Amino acid sequence: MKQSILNPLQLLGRLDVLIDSAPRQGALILIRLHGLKRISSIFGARAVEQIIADLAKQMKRSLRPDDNLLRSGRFELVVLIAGLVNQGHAKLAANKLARILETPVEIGETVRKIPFSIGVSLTPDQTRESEQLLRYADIASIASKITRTPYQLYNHDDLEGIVTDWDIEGDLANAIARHQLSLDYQPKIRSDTGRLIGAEALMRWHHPVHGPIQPDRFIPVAENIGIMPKLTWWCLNTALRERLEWGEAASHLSVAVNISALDLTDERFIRSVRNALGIWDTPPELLTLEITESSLMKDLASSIDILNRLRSCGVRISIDDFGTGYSSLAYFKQLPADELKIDRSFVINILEDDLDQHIVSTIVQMARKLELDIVAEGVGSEAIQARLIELGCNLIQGYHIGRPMPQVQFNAWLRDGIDWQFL
Ligand code: G
Ligand code: G
Ligand code: MN
Repeated sequence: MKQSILNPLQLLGRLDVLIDSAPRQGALILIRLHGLKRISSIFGARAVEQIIADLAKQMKRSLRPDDNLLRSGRFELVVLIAGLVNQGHAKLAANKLARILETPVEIGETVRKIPFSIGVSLTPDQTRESEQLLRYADIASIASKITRTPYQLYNHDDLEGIVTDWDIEGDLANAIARHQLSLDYQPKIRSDTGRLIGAEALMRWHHPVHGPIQPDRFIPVAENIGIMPKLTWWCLNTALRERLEWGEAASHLSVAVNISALDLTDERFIRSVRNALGIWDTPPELLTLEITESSLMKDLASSIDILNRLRSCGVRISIDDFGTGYSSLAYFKQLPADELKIDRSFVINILEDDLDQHIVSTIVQMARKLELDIVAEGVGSEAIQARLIELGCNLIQGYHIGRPMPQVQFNAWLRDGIDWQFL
C-alpha cells in the first residue's frame, strides 16, 4: 500500500463525500491492527509496512471496485462503501475482511496472526454527520476488541457503556466523600439450628446520573485507578460501625467484608484491619474477610502469607466463589481459611444436576477433614436448602433466607427475625 496516511481532517472530508452519496446507504468499516508497534521495534518499520501492504492488497481484491480502502493511521485502515443495498451487505464486507486478517502472516522466521478489531457504522441509518460516523465506527471497534469478536456493528448501548466507564473512573474517587456508597447486608444462617450467625456486607454505589452501579462493574475500575485501599478501608469501617448498630441482642453476630485481590498484595492491609477492629472495639473473630478463590490464585504464595497473618490476629478467612478458581488438591490443605463458600453456580441446579451434587459433596468431605465451615451461597428455595443440608453444608446464604438489604431494612429484619432464632 503506497498510499499516504490520511490525516483526520482529510478522512472526515472523504466521509462527507460518502454521506452525500445518498440516496444509497453507505458504511464505514474501521480496521485496527494491534501489536504492530512491537513488531516494528523488533523487525523494523519496513517489515510492518510490508505486512500492511500485503493485507491491504488481499482486502482490496475481496472488495468491489467502487469500495474505497484507505489508510487512516499508522496501524489503521478504513473501507468506505458507498453503494450499500442493505445492512447485511456491510456485515458481509466486514466479515470478508476479518477472514483475510485472520490468516497468519510471515514475520521474521515465524508465521503469526496479527490481532485486529473492526467497527462498522452506517449512514444515513445511524448518522448523517462525518464526525459521528467516525466516532461510531471507533466505538464499535472498541466493542469488537472487548468482546473478542471479529467485527461489531455500532449500537447505542456500546456508546453508553463507554461513557459510563468514563464517568465511573472520574466519579469513583469522590464517591466516598459524596456519601454515594453504602453497604447492603445479606444474612448467613447455621443450617442445623436455623440460627443467624452474621451477614455479608455488599457494597452499593448510587451514581447521581447512572443510578445503581454494581460492584462487579466498579471494583475493577477502582483497582485500575489505584483507589482500592481507600474503598476497602471505607468498607471495613462502615461494616464494623454498622454492626454495632444491630443492637445488643445481635452482639454475637459476625460481619463479612469482601476484599479484593489487590488488598492481598498490600502489606499495609493487615495494619488497616487491626486498626479498624481497634476503632470499633470489635473482637477479631466477629470479622470475616471474604476473598475469591481466583484472586487468591493470582499470587498464591504471598496471599497465603498475608492470610495466615490475618488469621493469627484472630480474623476469620472465607474463600469465596469456591470451585471456580482452579483449586488443586496440592494446595487445598494449606489454604489459610476458616470457611469455604461453594460457588452459586454449583448450588442453583443442585436438585437436577447429579454432577453438581457430586462436586458439592466432594468439597464438603474435604472441607470437613480440614475442619472448615462450608457455606452454600445462592440458596434460592426450601428444597435446595434441604438438599444442601443433607450434603453437609453447615452454613446457608441466599435469597431464600434473605436478600442483601440496606442497613435500615436489615435492622428491621433482625427485629422481626423470630424465624432465625437469633435472640
Ligand atoms: O451483590 P452483588 O452484585 O453485589 O456482588 C457482586 C460481587 O461484588 C460479589 O462477588 C462480591 O464479592 C463483590 N463485592 C461486593 N461488595 C464488595 C466490596 O465491598 N469489596 C469487594 N472487593 N468486592 C465486593
Ligand atoms: O461473590 P459473592 O458471593 O460475594 O457474591 C454475592 C452476590 O450474590 C451478590 O451479588 C448477591 O446479591 C448475590 N446473591 C446472593 N444470594 C443470591 C441468590 O440466592 N440468588 C442469586 N441469583 N444471587 C444471589
Ligand atoms: Mn462474597
